[in-house]
Amino acid sequence: MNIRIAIIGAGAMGADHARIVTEDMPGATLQVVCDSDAARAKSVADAFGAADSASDPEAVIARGDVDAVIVASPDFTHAPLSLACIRAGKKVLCEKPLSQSSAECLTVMVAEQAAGARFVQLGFMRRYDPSYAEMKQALADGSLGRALMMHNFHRNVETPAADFTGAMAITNSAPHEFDVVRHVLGCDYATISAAQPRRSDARVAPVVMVLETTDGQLVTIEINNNAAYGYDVRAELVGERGSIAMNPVAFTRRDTDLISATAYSSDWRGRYAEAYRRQNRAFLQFVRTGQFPEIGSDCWDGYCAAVVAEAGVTALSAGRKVAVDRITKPEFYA
Ligand code: ISE
Repeated sequence: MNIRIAIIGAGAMGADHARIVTEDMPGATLQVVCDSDAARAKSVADAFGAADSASDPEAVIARGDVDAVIVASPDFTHAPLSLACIRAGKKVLCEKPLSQSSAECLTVMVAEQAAGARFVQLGFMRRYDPSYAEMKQALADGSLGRALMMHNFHRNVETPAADFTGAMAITNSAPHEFDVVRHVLGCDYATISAAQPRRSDARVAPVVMVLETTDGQLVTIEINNNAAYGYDVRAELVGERGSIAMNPVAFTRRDTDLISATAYSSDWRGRYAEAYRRQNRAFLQFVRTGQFPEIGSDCWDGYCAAVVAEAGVTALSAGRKVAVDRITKPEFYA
């Protein structure tokens, strides 16, 4: 049976999900594209052959011809629309973050547990990127010894959206690292420190964070939303007996005029095309079988990202190390 998918949000991410549904998800049909801007919804729907376009997300979620939902609308809508999907009994792939508020993440967790089944897969797609998978495997096979540190750089050409605020380097961009480092190391965070170069006068200045994990490791994360030169994400996992580092990802290298050069993607859609493809296919299986994807991220992961982001914002403004406090993990999410 074909799975009829609605996409809510027709911006850059929603349009890319529409492309993935039509090009890379055999057995899925792009049924509806929804956006508060009806013209933008229709433009994306027409571009990717959706059966319909709409502008009321709650009505779309309730439609009888929609089997599953992908939420790619602005951050503040993620939790309310995930709750609407749970109420409608429909699986949802919700773009990260689940919410920038840990309290709001808890409301979605409570609703999902009350519903008695998993409905929400969160869009921390880095888990599906082959480089992090190889890092996790290197830890598992023992070749590195125990993990001591993990260093991360996450650089955009420029802030991804006009409404991006300084704190969103921590609450919107950094959740990718907060989540994938937890996934690779199999731990959580105990404390976080954060600082910015005072010299930067960018609207969203770079931020450097140092986190201590619950297993005594150190994690460093640099977020630079205005790196200018390219979309550049790096990571290196350092163990007691060795390290494993992410290579630059490019299919070709050009050697001309005494220069050897590879190109950067302009944003995440190129660099992580394979990760999104794998994530979205895992979501389709989730919809079909009800079995939550083995490496998928869930509401608990969304909550964990939100609590460390909130602590990071506090650490940045207070100029001191801040403890990362979490509730006890519900058995439901074990
Ligand atoms: C942005 O916040 C995202 O969520 C994208 O997935 C990420 O790749 C980008 O670098 C972030 O700024």
